[in-house]
Amino acid sequence: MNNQKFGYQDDNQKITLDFATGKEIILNIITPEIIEVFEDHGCATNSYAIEGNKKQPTDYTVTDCGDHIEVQTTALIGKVYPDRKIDFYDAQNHPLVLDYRGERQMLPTDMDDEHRNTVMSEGHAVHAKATPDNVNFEILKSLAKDEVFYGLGGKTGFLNKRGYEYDNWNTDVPVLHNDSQTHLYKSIPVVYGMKNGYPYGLFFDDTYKSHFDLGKESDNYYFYSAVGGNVDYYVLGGQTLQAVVANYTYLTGRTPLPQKWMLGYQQSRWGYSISDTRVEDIADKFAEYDLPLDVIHLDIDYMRGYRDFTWDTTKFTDPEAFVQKMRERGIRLMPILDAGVKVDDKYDIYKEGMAKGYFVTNPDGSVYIGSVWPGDSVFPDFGNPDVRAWWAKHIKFFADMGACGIWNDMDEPANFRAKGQLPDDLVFHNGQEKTTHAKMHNVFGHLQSQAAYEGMKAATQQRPYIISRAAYAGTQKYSTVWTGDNAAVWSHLQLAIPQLNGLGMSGFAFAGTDIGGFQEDTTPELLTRWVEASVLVPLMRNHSILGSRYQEPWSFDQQTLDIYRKYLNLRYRLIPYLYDQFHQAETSGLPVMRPLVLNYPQDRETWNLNDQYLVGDNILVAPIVNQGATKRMVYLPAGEWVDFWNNTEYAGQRYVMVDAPLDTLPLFVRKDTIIPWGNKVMHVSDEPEKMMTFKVYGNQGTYCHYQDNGQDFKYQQGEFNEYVINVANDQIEVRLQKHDFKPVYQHIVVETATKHAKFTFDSESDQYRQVETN
Ligand code: MIG
Repeated sequence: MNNQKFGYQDDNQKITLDFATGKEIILNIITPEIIEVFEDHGCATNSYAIEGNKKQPTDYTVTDCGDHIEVQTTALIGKVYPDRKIDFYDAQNHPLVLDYRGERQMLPTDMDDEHRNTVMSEGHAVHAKATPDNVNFEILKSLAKDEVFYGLGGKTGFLNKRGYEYDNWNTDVPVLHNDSQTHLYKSIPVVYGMKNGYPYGLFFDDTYKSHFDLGKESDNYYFYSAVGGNVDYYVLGGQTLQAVVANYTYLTGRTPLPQKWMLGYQQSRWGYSISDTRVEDIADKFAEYDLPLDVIHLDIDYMRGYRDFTWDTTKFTDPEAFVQKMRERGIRLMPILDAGVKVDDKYDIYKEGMAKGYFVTNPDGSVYIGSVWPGDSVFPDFGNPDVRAWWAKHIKFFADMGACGIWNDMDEPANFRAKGQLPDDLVFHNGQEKTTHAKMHNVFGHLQSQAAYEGMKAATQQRPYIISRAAYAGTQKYSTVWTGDNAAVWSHLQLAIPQLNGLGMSGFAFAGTDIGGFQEDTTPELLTRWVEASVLVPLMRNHSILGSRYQEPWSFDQQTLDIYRKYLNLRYRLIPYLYDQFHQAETSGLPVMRPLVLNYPQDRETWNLNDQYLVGDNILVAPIVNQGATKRMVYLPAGEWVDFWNNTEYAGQRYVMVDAPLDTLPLFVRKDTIIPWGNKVMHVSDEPEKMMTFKVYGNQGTYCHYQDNGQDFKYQQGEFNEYVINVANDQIEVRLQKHDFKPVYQHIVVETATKHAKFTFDSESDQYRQVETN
């Protein structure tokens, strides 16, 4: 080694590298497939994404190879050079993440300050460029010719993020979400790549504003930069893309199993909650039109003057009794809760928060006053654990009322002053320390969701239902998300699929879009195609803005209503399948709804497939996302596939052209798959189902079905059942493999193409007996 100072210390999976110039770099071996790269920039090191110690005892070696130091586990090799460059390879020495040996070449521009002002004065957006001068650090990695990128949470654009740039800064974006918007409501700084076909992930755990350029500026490198924080990123390895995603969710946490009814259909509109009679009218219409429904959402109008934790009794005579009455009809109510607290000396939440110093302050110590729905508003300092505990305690108000969950909005946080943001220098807490808004901004919604989750859990002992608009990496542990204020335009139905697939790859197994579009006036055709496209989207909610054309299922003609009903019924039939998928997701760490590339990364046809998704491994959905289309091309990956509607069989690894008249969603089941088929119901019941059907697509198959009480945490103590359905050589077998949740199905029916076999539970043998076949 020609540089004396280049060396390392090895301390129990923490390898500290010293260089002749610059700071030390630390490689932390978390598991054989996860290595953290850390360079101290004097900032706090606590993580909001990763909770608890994820380090596993791991075998590794550190070798001084002369010109570089090599750190090796069974899955990853890191090579560190005296010039501070680091390269990561998989165990077979395939390059995964290599530092770029060159300088950035900024895109040329013909814009000087004078022209900038001219262009802006006409109203054109002029994006500030990420330059080395306005960030704290940049990390450049080399880019291979065919490298593709996925993940990043719910950004705009297409599935493969190569060639685009993105920012991580949670923002309320009330205008049309286009490919040109570099950031929306969430910041999930994880990116997955495939270099020459070999998968990896990079998770940058930094809450400050950061930037990704994924091959827009250059074909030779991609880069990440941030305006603050430490250099702190995780290299995620794994044999397959699925293994890499599972490693990411191992680190940041997995989407917990929801209550079963959360998978039911949900209806919302800004405006329903102006009165109990209006809400009841919606419930009546669902009953009248024979449409299943589980939840009605209450937007901001139920509150008293937009004050959090209040319920206006001039609009809802007796809110608690009303919630109860709706509950008896099988419908739950989900109130919204905003981040900003109204400034009002007569309002207990404000008074209490002020007395305890719980709101965010200006640098001079005075409480910062912004403006949101209630007018002058203050913002809880959620970085302070005492503030979260206080918020969680007040959540009990909704729990006691019987509300089914909390819908967090405006938690970027949004502000009507200061260009929609809070000023960067506002004082927040990061635990016990003081810090700034610049650091805490991207975790504001995360921490508000965590507080809501903990409050609901403490008050109800059930699996909390929290929905949030803003999120950071790891928020999936506490909250479901929706993609914010989309619009009733076809491009947003198109966007929904890559956006939800991106969220799924980024840990958020439970997510959805506003069906029909939130802003603007929907059309019957758009609404129809949107509900079809959402039939297996985990969060299925129709939501719209005040003043837009009504978009309830009955708002148009008979045909629209009938098709809508058809897909709601299909949804309820498939809830047991979805619930099984969620159960699996909690252990596998893989999403329920997923892009084809996650299952078929070797198949290049899947790399840029924007308009199809898989649900688990065996159902493929190929919605119509273009106005007027009644046919479409569908890519079926390797294997054989069965058309859900007519049992036509197709060989995969090819495109097929399928008919899709307005009432038909192209839907395929992998051949030789068994799918649970729930009963026809109007709401998900709290009572255990007494009977279940299983449908066999193809000639054989085996399936493991999960059952628990659908509500609380007892399943974590093993209180659940597992049924194994096995069909082979014309033999049909039903086996209760695990029986630790008391109620079981009294009857089970297995339907094959030719047979209909009925089984009955025999309590003596604790097994099923086949009673008839026809
Ligand atoms: O746009 O509370 O994204 O779902 O209906 C204003 C009113 C604030 C934004 C949410 C939207 C909600 C609306 N809110």
